[in-house]
This record gives sequence, C-alpha cells and structure tokens, in this order.
Amino acid sequence: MPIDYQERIPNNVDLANNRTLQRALENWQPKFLDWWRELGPSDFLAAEIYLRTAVSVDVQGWAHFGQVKMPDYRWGIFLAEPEADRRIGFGDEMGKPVWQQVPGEHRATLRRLIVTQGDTEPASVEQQRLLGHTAPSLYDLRNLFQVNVEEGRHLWAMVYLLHAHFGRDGREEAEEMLARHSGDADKPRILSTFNEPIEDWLAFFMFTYFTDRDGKFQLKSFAESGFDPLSRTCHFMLREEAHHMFVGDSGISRVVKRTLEVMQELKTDDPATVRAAGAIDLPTLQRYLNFWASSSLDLFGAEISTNAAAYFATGIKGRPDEQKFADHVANDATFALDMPGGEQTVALRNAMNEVTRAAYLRDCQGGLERWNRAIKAAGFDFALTLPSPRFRRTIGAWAGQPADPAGRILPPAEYQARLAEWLPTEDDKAFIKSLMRGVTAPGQMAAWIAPPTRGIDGLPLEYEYVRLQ
Ligand code: BYC
Repeated sequence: MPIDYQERIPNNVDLANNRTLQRALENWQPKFLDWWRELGPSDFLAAEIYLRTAVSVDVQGWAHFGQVKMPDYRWGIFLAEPEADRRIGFGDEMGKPVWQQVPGEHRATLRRLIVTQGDTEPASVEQQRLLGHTAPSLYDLRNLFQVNVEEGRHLWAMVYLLHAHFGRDGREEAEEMLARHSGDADKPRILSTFNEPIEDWLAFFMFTYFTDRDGKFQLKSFAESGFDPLSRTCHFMLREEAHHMFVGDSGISRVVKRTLEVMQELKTDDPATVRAAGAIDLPTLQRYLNFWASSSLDLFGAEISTNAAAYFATGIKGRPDEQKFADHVANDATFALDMPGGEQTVALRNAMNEVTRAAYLRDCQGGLERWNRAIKAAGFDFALTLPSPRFRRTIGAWAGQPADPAGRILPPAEYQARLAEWLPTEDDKAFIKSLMRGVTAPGQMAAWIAPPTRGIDGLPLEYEYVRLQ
C-alpha cells in the first residue's frame, strides 16, 4: 500500500510527487525519532498531550488542537504561500526576481546559515529535556511540550531545505544536526547559548523570553531573504515562534505576580523572607535575567561583521522588517557603534548585526516595562533592568571586557569579585531548584508562580492538558 505522505508528514511542498525528497526524508525520519527518544523530553512518551499541530498553512489548519502522544506528533513541512513576482528587497541585487533554486555562488553561505539556524532547534529540545519532571502545573507541562514539538518541526523545516536544495551535502548536514549535542564536549551545538544547561523553570522562562526572541529576529531577517523557499519557511515558523515567547513572557509575569503577592502579604522586600515564604525574590530574578539576556545578545554576532555585510549585499539575509527602512541599499550609509575604544563610525552594511541587536533590545524592553509597572503598583521600589550589551559578552568587540550590567568598565579584579552580584550563584540555583517540584493534579499550581489568566484554546485552567499514563 502506498504511504499517505499528506497524513504522515503534513506538507504543502508536494511531497507525494517528489521521490528524491521522499527518499531523503524516509532515511532521516527514523534517525530523528531515535534522537527524540534518546535526547528529547525525558519520559512522557506515553502521555497524551493537548497539542497544536500545523496541518496546513491557512487559518483553519495551522493550529489544529487535539490529544497527541509526542512520538506520534505529525512534524510537517510548511512554507507560507508564495508571493507572486516577489523581488529581492535590499542590497546590490535589489529589484531582481527572488531565487527559487540556490544560486551556485551563494550555496556555501546559505548552507552554513541554514545549518546554524537548524542546529538551534534540536539544541533547545536537548537543553529542556528534564524540565517535564518539575513542571509547576499541567498547563505549563503542556506548554513545554508544545514548544519542544514545534522546535522539532522547525528542525524539519531546515532539514527540508537541506534535502530539497543541497543534494548530498544537505543530507549529510541533516545527519550532523542529530549528531551534535547541547553541551557535548566533543560535538557541541554551534552557537554559545545553546550549550548552556536549562535546569529549572525560571531559566526556561528566561530562555523562551530572551533566546526565542533572538529566534524571532533571525527568522525575520531570513524572511527577507532572496532565497524564496527560506523566506517562506521562516514566515511560517514565525507564527509558531510567537507562542514560545508568550510562554516566556507570561511565565515571568506570573512569577513576578506571585512574588509581589508574597511581598505585600508579608510587607517586606527582604529576599530571605520572600524565599522563606516559597517565592522567588526579585534580585534573584534579575540575576537570571542578566544571564540569559547577555548570553542571547551574543547570538547576534560581532558588532563589525563582514559576513553580515556580505549577506546584505548579496540579498541572502536582510534586516528584520526591511520594509520599515527608507534606504534598502545602504551603500553609503554609516552607523555609529559603541566600541571599547570609544564611538566608531563604520559602514552601515558592516553593522547589520548591531542594527538587529538594537531592534531586539527594544523588543525585550516591553516585558520589563510591564513587570516594573506591576512592582511599582504593588508599592515597591525596585526595577528590573536589561543588562548593557557591553556586559558579559563572549562574541564581538565587547568580549572579555570587564563591564558591569550598567555598562561601566571596572578594574578586572573588581569585575571578577562582583560577578556574584549580577549572575545566578550556586546558592540561587540551589534555592530555585528546591522550589522545583512537579505539580500534576489538574488545575493545581506550584506556590512560586501565579496561575495564568486563561487556559489554552478556550479551555478552562482545570482541564487535564497532559494525561499522564
Ligand atoms: N556563538 O561575523 P560574525 C532560534 C560565530 S535562535 C558561537 O559576527 P555573523 C531559537 C559566527 O558564526 C536564532 N559562535 O558572524 C531560539 C562566525 O563563525 P564563522 C538562530 C558565534 O555570521 C530558541 C564568527 O563567530 N538563528 O532560532 O555575522 C529556541 C564570526 O562572527 C556566535 C541564527 O543564528 C555565538 N553566539 O553572525 C530554538 C541565524 N556568534 O562563520 C531556536 C543564522 C557568532 O566565522 N546565523 N559566532 O565560522 C546567523 O545569521 C549568523 O551566523 C549569526 C552570526 C547572526 C549567528
């Protein structure tokens, strides 16, 4: 009996009629499932989870909800609908028709970028694999798994591009994507943040707030690409990405809410008292925030990047929301960079990473403003702040510079001595860990986090979002 590809792998890339692609995917899929079983969410393979699956790209199909066991999840391949007569929107190739096939001269660059993007997706699943055991509620447990299966689908999206457009090299790269592992000493994931362990739910919420938001901005840049299949794939991924950032934003908001309730009840902002009452004190929250925000800032690359200039010039990777800029060629424009030796004016094309990093930082600020308003409204004098892009950088001009979170340069010894003020200490992590106990009764919530304002897909909070077996 012929395999029903539409049923097994929902897609809008005509998989049923593409034998080469079928063969490549049939070979890769069992390896993906082995990887999922070995390095995907630990346990819970038999649990029935209220998951969203994309079965088509239209309004009815992209968010299809139902009870699913994770290994049976239908990881599909979707490209946003094509835009008729689409043209390259920036750089030296501006105005020329977009490419449906990879131009030979851009093959190596596009492959590297697609591999770098793809590598982050399974990496994040690996980083989060143990969190299911300590979820603060079934609602949160379901959200974790939703994020995990969609990161799996985003890996599929990149593997599709590699299989469909890069021949044998692409197939090899797709295999390598399952061979590198987060934090592995010999074969680590490509980008720094994706090798950091995510050991508790506060780190998970920070990761989905700050690191998934890097995903948003990188995907927006690729959505501008002259390589149309990449652009269309990333357009569709962005829809799913919004939920991942919602998980981070609402997660941190709920932690802040619970902390403020405890602070008001006990009429104190003393961290030890707040902790003794089972809530997360705001200074600890700030230290977690500093860690994940600074790590995520590295993901935009170096301040001055000839790579980024070349991506822009050739039409491979644009700026997020390119249409918002007046000048899409950026040939003579300059950009004033904040550099360790003082301000430095460089060609705008060389500063494209910084343009994206700045847009990202503005976007990050939104949540902080809301949390700070809540803190103020509760009557406390404390404000969460974003660390300066100079702080704790390991990539680019600020790498290794002893700057504090406000961006002040300190004597190296003072910087080292004060790191514990700014980053989670072993004691902080042990305390957060002590709060992490899985809550599995429907509608129940751990005491360190407030309930969400609503359930999922119109269902009540008490709904059994994960049926544990
Ligand atoms: N760690 O010229 P530069 C997501 C490398 S998140 C390690 O500045 P460029 C998600 C760089 O690769 C979005 N290495 O680089 C979120 C280069 O190496 P090569 C992921 C780094 O190219 C949550 C060298 O340093 N997508 O989707 O201008 C859950 C020189 O640097 C790092 C992408 O990143 C680092 N942090 O910019 C799940 C998009 N930063 O080539 C998913 C694809 C830089 O000299 N990637 N390097 O060996 C890119 O567009 C670019 O590679 C980067 C770097 C923006 C990352």
